[in-house]
Amino acid sequence: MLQKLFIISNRLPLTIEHQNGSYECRQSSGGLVSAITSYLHTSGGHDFSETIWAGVPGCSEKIWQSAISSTQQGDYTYLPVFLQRKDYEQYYSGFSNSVVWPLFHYFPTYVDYNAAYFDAYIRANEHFADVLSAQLTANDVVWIHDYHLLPLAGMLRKRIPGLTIGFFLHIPFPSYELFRVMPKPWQQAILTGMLGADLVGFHTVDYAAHFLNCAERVLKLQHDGQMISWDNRQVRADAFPISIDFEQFNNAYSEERVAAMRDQYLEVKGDKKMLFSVDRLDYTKGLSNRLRGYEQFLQVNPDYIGKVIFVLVVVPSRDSITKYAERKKMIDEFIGSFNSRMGNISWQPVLYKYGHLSFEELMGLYTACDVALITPLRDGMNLVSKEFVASRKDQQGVLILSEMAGASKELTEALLINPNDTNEIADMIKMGFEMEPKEQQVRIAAMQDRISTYNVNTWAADFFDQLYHVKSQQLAFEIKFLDNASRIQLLDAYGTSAKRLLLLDYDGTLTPFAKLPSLAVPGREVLDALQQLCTNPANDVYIVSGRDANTLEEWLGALHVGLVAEHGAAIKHPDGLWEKTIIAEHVTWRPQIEAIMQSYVSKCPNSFIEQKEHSLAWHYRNADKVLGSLRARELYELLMAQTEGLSLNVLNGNKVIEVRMKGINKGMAAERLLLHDHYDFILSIGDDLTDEDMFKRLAAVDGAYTIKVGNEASFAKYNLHTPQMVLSLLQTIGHYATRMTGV
Ligand code: GDG
Repeated sequence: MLQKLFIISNRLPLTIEHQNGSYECRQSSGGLVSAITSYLHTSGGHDFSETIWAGVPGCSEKIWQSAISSTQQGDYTYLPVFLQRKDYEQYYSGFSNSVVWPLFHYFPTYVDYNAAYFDAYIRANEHFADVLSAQLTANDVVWIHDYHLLPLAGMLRKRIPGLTIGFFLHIPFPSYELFRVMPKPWQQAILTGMLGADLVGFHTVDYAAHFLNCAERVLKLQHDGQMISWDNRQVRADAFPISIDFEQFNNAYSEERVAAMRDQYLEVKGDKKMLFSVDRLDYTKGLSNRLRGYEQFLQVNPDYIGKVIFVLVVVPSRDSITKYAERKKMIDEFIGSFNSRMGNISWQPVLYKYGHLSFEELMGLYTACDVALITPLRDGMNLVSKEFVASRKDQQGVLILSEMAGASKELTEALLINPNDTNEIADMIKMGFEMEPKEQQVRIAAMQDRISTYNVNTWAADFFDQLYHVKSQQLAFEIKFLDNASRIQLLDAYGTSAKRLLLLDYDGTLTPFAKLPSLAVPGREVLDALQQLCTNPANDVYIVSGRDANTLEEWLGALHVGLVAEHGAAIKHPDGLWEKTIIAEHVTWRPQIEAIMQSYVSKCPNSFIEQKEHSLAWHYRNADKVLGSLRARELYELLMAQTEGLSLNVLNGNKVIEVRMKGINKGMAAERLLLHDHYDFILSIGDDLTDEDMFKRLAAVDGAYTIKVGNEASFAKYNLHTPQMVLSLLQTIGHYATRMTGV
């Protein structure tokens, strides 16, 4: 079946211009366009029958009709999404740029909490979803871009559940403490919207971690570091640091027009040192801090007065938004006063341009300057820094970069600064001007190596690879609830079988979890259901638990059931005695592991250690949710490292971390029990990660029914939501057998 690719961004990558009485349309260049185009020309990209780019065209429907002769141009078919002017204003300048942008860049006081903005934002995204779903089929692949379209994936998922959807955020994702300042319905709409995607991409692992943490806190979801279970799907959040077309910038160095521009700037520069910066006019870019750092540099190093110029280019952006217009005024005034204060008749410390540069001008400045000074207060990635590095074919020049830019995680050979530290900026400017050519070369070469390896093509290909991988994982782990049809099938198989094996986990499966393990005593209904099943001679019923033998004996010993204690360390058949399945083990490991666990009991209030004959378990069910998960991750890593090379297993269970001898698990226990008789019906139910061993072992057994309790993906064939539903199934089976077969 033909598969189409849909790229969705707020604006279409087209510029429509009025020229000589008619409208002309040309494709805009930019990082995203070159990434997608280059991907389409690789083997993976070839597979699409068509690539459709959807977005707002930036003109009226009427102008669109006259400017566009065909929506198919080059590699793309353009799908315009028209929004009413007022809606667009409130969606774009309003919610996107006066709520999400400032908040996600850690400027909470700039946020305009206007409910009408949020409503328009949702309406605009719904409109995108309507326009798109008229064209989409479940087989298609969708890649949504950026903060204007945070809820869109969820909206598309509702309309077409089977879609493959990727989402990429180009700006930072803030920490929970910032995110939570928004009204709750906004938080929920954003998170559930993003979780509509199969893969959610960010520039850095920190942003991905913030997103997962917010989903955990706001939506009460659990994640395992990268995967999160939502709406019966596994969603992955991961880092894909966007990059640039390295070759384009590197090769441009030698282009004639670029060289001519460079010569022109070098002439202006003369024997002075040159600082350069370029960014959109935006309060996140740290322009004032940069100028203050420069001023400090001149004050502390008066020898440089008259011997340095700072070419500062500011590109107009979002000037209809008050905060941006105010900023423009402030920067103009600041530079005016700066030049008059610090400069003199023959020298201006700042050469300021407010406007757009051609590619050749940009390249000319990148390659003529001594130091590029890039000081954002927050920046998702910052491509300017990567472009500067790539453009220096001469491997000269120094990059000063804010550690608040995503790019600082990769460009570690830059002189990294805190943009709020004026002294540090001043010191680094001096260090940059005085750096030996050899050191400049070593630093630039190392950064070039990294950018050329993970370039914009690799970025897109990496994203698509992950997206397909997640999708195939989802299919493999698809959660299948035991619906009526499967239930009837299971009952039929049960009814027509001669000898049956039932393997039932205890905690979280037959009974809900209690605050303390000792309180999870089986209720009357559970005991009755088990009694009914185990008195049937065709049934061998085993309780397969992580609990110790004494507890199982005390609670269930009166029934004619088999008991498997401590994940299989000891087994008792219905008419038999307890048998140990392993020879007396070394116990030398216990004190050391217990001491480690004890230190985590101190670090995590309300967690505790359970002593079992063959294992030690640290429980954190009653601890603070966030602290408990954090400590559990730490403890797990620590125990894994401590037990390396020993015959011990570390199990990451349901709110419990357990250490026990290797070779004991529920899968092995199931294997032993299967040998006990010839079974033509097997039912295994469990809720925990430790039950997965049992499910995996039974996956290969014909006619085995495996059921995971809970909503998470599993190796089991089916899922049931709660222990209550398990009980109801067991009761039905018991009655069904009695009714149908009399046994
Ligand atoms: C957002 C995120 C993230 C700028 N002025 C001129 C010009 N530019 C080009 C640069 C660069 C791009 O614009 C700016 O990209 P940045 O990454 O630096 O910043 P944002 O515009 O804020 O981009 C950012 C990015 O998305 C990608 O995910 O890195 O963090 O905020 O390519 O070269 N180009 C020309 N003349 C100019 O005057 N020719």
